[in-house]
Amino acid sequence: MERTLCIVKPDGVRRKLVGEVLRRIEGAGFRIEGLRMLRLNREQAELLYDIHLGKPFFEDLVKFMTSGPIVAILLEKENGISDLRDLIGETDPSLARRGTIRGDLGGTKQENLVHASDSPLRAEKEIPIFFPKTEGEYKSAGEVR
Ligand code: 3AN
Repeated sequence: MERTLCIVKPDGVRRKLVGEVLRRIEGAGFRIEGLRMLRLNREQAELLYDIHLGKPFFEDLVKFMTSGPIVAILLEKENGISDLRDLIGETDPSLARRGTIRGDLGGTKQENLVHASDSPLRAEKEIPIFFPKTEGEYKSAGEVR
C-alpha cells in the first residue's frame, strides 16, 4: 500500500468541485485516510512548492495557493502515487486527456484544481505538512474508521 497526498486547490473549492474530485478519487479505488479543509499560510505554500522556488511563476503560485481554503486528502492505494497522477492528468488542463480530473474539469496551467504528490520522496515530504501524525496515531485516536 502506498500513501499519497491530494489537494483540492482554492479554485476547486471556489468552483464547488470538492465533491466531484472526491467521487472520482474513491471511484478509482483509493481509500481516504484523512481529510482536512484549511487555508494555507505562506510558509506552508512555500514548503509545498519548494521545488519551484525561484521560478518566474513562484510568487503567483504562492499567492494563488493562499488565496482561499483548500482541501487536503490523505490517500492510500496500491501504486497510489502514480495512479493518482494518472487520475489528475497533465499540469496544463488544455493538454490533459479526457477522463482525467484536469482534462474534464478544466482550468488554467496555474489554477488547475488539484495537486498530487509526484514521487515517493515528495509524498513523504508533503503528507506531514497536512497530516503530522503517523498512520497508527490516527487509528488509535479513533479519528479514522
Ligand atoms: P503538477 O501540479 O502537475 O505537479 P508542477 O509540480 O510542475 O505540476 O507545478 C506545480 C504547480 O505550479 C502547478 N499545479 C501549477 O499550479 C503551477 N505551475 C506549474 N507550471 C506553471 C507555469 N508554467 N505557469 C504557471 N503556473 C505553473
